[in-house]
This record gives sequence, structure tokens and C-alpha cells, in this order.
Amino acid sequence: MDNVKKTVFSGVQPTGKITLGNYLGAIRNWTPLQDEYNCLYCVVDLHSLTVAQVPAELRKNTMDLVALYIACGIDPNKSTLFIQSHVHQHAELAWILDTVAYIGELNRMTQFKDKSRKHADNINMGLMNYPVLMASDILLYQTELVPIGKDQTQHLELARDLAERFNGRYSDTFAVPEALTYKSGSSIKSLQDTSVKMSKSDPNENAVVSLMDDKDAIARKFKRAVTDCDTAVRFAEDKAAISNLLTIYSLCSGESIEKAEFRFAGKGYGEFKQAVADAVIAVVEPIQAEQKRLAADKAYLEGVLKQGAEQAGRLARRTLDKVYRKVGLVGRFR
Ligand code: ATP
Ligand code: LTN
Repeated sequence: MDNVKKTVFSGVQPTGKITLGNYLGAIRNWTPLQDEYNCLYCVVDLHSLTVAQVPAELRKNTMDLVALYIACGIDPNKSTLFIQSHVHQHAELAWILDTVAYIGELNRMTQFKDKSRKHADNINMGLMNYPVLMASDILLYQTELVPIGKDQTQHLELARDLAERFNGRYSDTFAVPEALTYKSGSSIKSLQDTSVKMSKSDPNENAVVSLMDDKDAIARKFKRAVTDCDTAVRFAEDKAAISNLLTIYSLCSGESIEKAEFRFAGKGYGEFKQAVADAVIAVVEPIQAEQKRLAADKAYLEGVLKQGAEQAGRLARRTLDKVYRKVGLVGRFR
């Protein structure tokens, strides 16, 4: 690993079908960083245990997501690709950071409040601790940049606070990370309700386009997508639904929003929605084919993950050893 390059870390939970929001807001932005930075891309399986999972499905979703990362352009020869639970230091550092984090600040987290409402029968400690484990993921690698969607910026702020608090208390130990969010696509909205983000856990399947949806499903979902009251294809604050579709169209087709507005001027929503669907299909079809091919190649994926866990483990050990020493734990006798 190159010591002069800055370190980038990001992850997605293997909690089900990866959405177009996950792709446009996060994963898509990871690939161009691979040449300029030391990148670590992680499937954060421990995080997904904070809501109820079916064990066999979690296992499958985890391996499918590894294949999807590669299909989306993450190159295991350039980036470190690994599964969070394969590097035990994540959970260990989270414990130390737990002793630095305050209950009050965790209790205020928007995602914790949202998920507590959604899973009222299972408000477990892990759900509250979620951002501390995320801070651990990031700080373990002396990460400087974290590419994420807008919904995760509050968690990143906490990671920064914990790093600074620890550094202040025990002397300089962690790099203080910065969020990397992009102007366009950092918050793709539900196709049925533009006041909420498109989310894997949305029970309304018309609201969410999955990266693995087939052509017909994608066309149907865009056809049924809510629109605004007039008929103009225009990007504007008071036209949240059309603006969301224009953002998706622009990111998938590569055409600017202005050009797209011009192209669809005077045309109906029907034609526009079909064009959005076509642009999305053109992006996802090759990814789907590659994901399927890779998911069937177990030996290859295992090799990638073995190498990833070794590389990440080496870096993680370095930071955790330092942390244990700083807080006053007696090092293991060898
Ligand atoms: P869940 O519904 O299970 O909470 P999620 O869809 O929010 O899942 P995560 O695994 O929590 O997905 O998020 C992975 C990455 O995708 C994060 O960087 C997050 O910011 C980004 N992301 C999630 N939803 C969107 C969205 N609608 N628009 C843009 N980025 C998103
Ligand atoms: N909480 C993130 C997933 C996540 C993550 C991370 C993202 C866990 N650890 C570290 C960036 C860096 C989410 O997207 N829901």
C-alpha cells in the first residue's frame, strides 16, 4: 500500500437488494477514486445485524454484494475489498470508542430514531451503537476520505468527533476523516414519495428500483412513479418528483440536466419516463450480467476476500495496537 496516497474507506450493508440510490449515491463514486487513493471497500455485515436477518439470506446477500462491488468496477487488484466481520479489529475498536462516545449523542442520531420507529419491537443496543461501529470502520484505517450519500453525513460527523475526542484525551492517534458527497445523486428519492430517500428497506416495491431488477420491472416502476402537477420536464425546487427523475436520467445517460430539459421540452411525462427507464436499463444490464457471472465463481470470490482480509487486517492491527497502548492496556506477552 502506498503511504503517500490518502486513504478512502466506504461500505454498504448486505441487507437486501441494492438500490439505484445506493449505486448512484455511493458505489458508483467509488471506482474513479481507485487510482488516486488507497481505497478500502467493505461489505459491512456486522452492521446489518442491527435489524433482524435470516442467517442463510444474510450469507447469500453478503457474497452477492461482494460480486456486485466488482461488477460495478471495484478492482480487487487496486482496492482492498473485504467483509467487515473478517477483520475482528472492527468490533474491538468499537468497544474502545464506546467508552468515548456519549449516550446523549447516539440518542440524537436521526437514523437511530427512524429505525427505532420502524423496528419498535427490536430497539437493540446494536442499533444505538451503529454509528460507533461505523466510526471504528473508518478510524481503523487512518481514513481521510469517506464517499457516502447525504443520509450518512451525521454519522460521519460523529466519527470526526470521536477521533478528535480520543486524540485530545490520549494524544494524536487517528486521522480525522472527511465526507465525500457529490452534488448530484447524493439523495435519490423514493419513486412514490419524494419526501423520503429511496431505501432498500422500503416495503413498497414500486418505490425502489433495485440494481438487479429486470427490464420490465424497471420500466413499470418508472411508469408508475409519482409526478408533479404540471406537465413540464424541468428541474426545480417545487418539482421534487420530476427533479428526482431528471437526476437519475442525467447520471445514467451522462447528459446534463439542462440538455435533458431541452430534449424533453414540450414532450409528455410518458415519453420522459420511458427515456429514464431506458437510461437506467442501459446502466444496470451489463452490471447484472457481470454480477451473475462473478457470483457463480465462488473460488474467485473467496480468493479476493482472503487477500482483502489479510491486507485490511494488517492495517487494522497497526492502529488497534496503538490504541490499546494509548489507553493503558497491557500488551500481550509473546
Ligand atoms: P437500509 O434501507 O437497509 O437502511 P440503505 O438503502 O439506506 O439501507 P445503506 O447500506 O444504509 O443503504 O447505504 C449504503 C450507501 O448508500 C451509503 O453511502 C448511503 O449514504 C447511500 N445511500 C443509501 N440510500 C441512498 C439514496 N437514496 N440516495 C443516495 N445515496 C444513498
Ligand atoms: N452506515 C453506512 C454503512 C457503513 C459505512 C461505514 C459507510 C458502515 N460503515 C464506513 C462508510 C464508511 C450506511 O450506508 N448505512
